[in-house]
Amino acid sequence: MYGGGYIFEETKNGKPESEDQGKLKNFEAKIAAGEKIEPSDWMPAEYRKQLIRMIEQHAHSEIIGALPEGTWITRAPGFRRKMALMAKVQDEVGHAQLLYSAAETLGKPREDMINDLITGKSKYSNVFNYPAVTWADTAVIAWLIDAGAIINQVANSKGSYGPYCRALERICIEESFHLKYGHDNVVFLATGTPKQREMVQDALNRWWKPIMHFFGPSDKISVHTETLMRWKVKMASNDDMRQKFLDMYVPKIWELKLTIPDPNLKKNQTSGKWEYTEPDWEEFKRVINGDGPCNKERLAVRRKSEEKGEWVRRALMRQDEQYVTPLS
Ligand code: BYC
Repeated sequence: MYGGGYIFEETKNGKPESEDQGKLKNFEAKIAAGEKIEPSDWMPAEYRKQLIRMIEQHAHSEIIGALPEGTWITRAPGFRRKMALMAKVQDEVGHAQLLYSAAETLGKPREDMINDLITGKSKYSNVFNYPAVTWADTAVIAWLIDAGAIINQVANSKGSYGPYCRALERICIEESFHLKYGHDNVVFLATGTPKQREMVQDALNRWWKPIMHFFGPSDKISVHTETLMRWKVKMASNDDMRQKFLDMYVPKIWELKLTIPDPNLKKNQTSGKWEYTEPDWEEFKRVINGDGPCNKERLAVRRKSEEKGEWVRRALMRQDEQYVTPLS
């Protein structure tokens, strides 16, 4: 594979030049030895490009991911739940900041990343293009989507790029609180009145498909897994992560006597693997490419907040003295 497109690195004037095979060998030896690659280390251009793509998408997912639950802050049932949800949403935005910083170490300015998000050039997680219809949706998101995220992030925090791994470690600690908060909310509803049980079952029915998509396309059709796993950016394949999620969470869902909307879901006792209805990858592609139920709404919110926050950024950057004079 290295004989192909990966042996070139872009120089400052954008022209590719042959990468030093010795550097490539050292780089791969470091990764094989489990050492971290740091921003000032030499790295192949393709490694840099893949990391920027993945970390940037992850950062966008956190910041857009704050929106479906964020819309419930004003309607949360009770003051304690409202405070907890506000803290969670703030955490998610904080995760985006950590991840944008990690991606910046690879050379892409934050302004460019935000611009690529609001113009629809960059992707973010499929799940956040679906609406949180009731309070129970926020419970399912906080429990099961955070659970899926933790499975992915705990694995990848053992990966090769130092700044991403350190950001993931910190994020996972906070996500573990989110998961407990989400589980508490789901248990409360599932053991509550018939109406509350119905609400949480409906929410689970709505979210199951996006959650199955969340781990990415099946290994048969995944585009980047092979490269990313070879360079220890991804530490498990999409299907393996999905299997781990099913292993850990299907029993917990069934324990609450909730139904999973997939008649084919069962564990094959011989292979030890979960069998399930193959997710609709055409729908997945549509949603991640801009045609989901809430894509337009989500990006419109980000665009508006970008416009409204412009004066703050200008003031902080001290580019316009009229904003900073009173504080100086
Ligand atoms: N959604 O070759 P593949 C959170 C794209 S937020 C959208 O398998 P890869 C939270 C993929 O980008 C945490 N797009 O890709 C926040 C690629 O497209 P491009 C979110 C997806 O990278 C708030 C194409 O499909 N977690 O926890 O090897 C509230 C082919 O896929 C998705 C992360 O972002 C998707 N689900 O593997 C609550 C984790 N899946 O770029 C909770 C970081 C695939 O070629 N990301 N695509 O145009 C990853 O671990 C990996 O990127 C993935 C995909 C496993 C997601």
